[in-house]
Amino acid sequence: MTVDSADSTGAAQKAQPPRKRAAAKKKPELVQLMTPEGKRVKNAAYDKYVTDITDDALRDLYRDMVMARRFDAEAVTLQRQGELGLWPSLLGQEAAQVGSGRATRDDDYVFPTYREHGVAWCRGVDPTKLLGMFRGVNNGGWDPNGNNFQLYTIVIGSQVLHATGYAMGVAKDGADSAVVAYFGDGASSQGDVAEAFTFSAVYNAPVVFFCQNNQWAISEPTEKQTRVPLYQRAQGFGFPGVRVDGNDVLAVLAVTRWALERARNGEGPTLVEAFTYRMGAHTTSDDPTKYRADEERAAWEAKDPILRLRSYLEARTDTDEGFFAELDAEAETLGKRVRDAVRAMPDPDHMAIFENVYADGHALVDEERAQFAAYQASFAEEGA
Ligand SMILES: Cc1ncc(C[n+]2csc(CCOP(=O)(O)OP(=O)(O)O)c2C)c(N)n1
Ligand SMILES: [Mg+2]
Repeated sequence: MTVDSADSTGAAQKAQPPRKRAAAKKKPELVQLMTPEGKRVKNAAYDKYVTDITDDALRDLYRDMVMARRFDAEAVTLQRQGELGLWPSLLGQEAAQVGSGRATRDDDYVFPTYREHGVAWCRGVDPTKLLGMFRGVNNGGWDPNGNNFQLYTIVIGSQVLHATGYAMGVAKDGADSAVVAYFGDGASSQGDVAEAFTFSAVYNAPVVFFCQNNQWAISEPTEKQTRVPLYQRAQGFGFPGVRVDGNDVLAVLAVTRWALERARNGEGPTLVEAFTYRMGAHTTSDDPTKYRADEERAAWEAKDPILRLRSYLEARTDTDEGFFAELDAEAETLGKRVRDAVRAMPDPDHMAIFENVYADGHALVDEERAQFAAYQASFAEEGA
């Protein structure tokens, strides 16, 4: 054994503390087509995926992001006013969602978490329908097959398996459509996600795993989920992984188009890690000031996805003030439409909670239904 090879043995590496070993590694790559200041940067690998994006198309992407943010802000306010029980805000993640959502085709199928309001917008789901479950008046609110956009999933990571199974079916059908599975940095620790990676790789399933790394899983930072940048995990499963600037809508569009193209060409799954930030609270029940520093949020505010594209539009296109003013007015109209729609949602019949638990009924549910009916009837007797 030569001295050189002895130096490169695992034993020599193990002597280093883990932190030092990680620091010695190459800085993670980040695909970016537009800097936080709104300057377009060339990218030899991904520019070709956005050659059709004219100034008009950029304005459309900007509009999508503004509308998604306005809708989200209205939902937060409605929760504060007691009209919704809970709301998970997408604030800060507009570019990750709009860039990826606009990369999909109508015949693709999308499996969201509970925060994908911007993706829902791009898929054409009526935004008012997203609010019913959070008001407690239904268990979903839209027909998943209407826009090929599954119902929101709260059980962390489970939809990634559903997406993989669906994608395996797409492959068996010989269709050239693809599937996108959304999930978060925290979800990447779930067994379901690891299983989905394994199955999709082995079956060469046409699925794009779109991980929005918003740096937090409620109060847990990403460094408590992983020792390596999340996109690098894909390599161990046998498919490519890419980290994209999740606050750069153009880069997200390009990278997702590339990943979808791979899926359609029979090249199997891809992991896209959109590096972004949850600027708001985890949900309206959370108070992030308890676990993260204000400076962190401030640093990410400088990378705001909407301001970035606005800077570009103002400096490098003929977009005039009228465009922004009209868009603001349109966003206000959406806010009002959402507010009115939520207030007009009828409360469900209380007994409806027992429906659809089992397809053919169940003795225990029947018992609970009877108990609840008797409880309700007791109020009527008191009043009489
Ligand atoms: C299986 C499961 N475990 C725990 C929870 C509670 N929970 C809700 S959201 C969340 C954090 C998810 O973080 P991440 O995947 O990063 O998504 P983000 O909320 O940041 O978008 C947890 C642990 C859950 N809903 N499901
Ligand atoms: Mg997260």
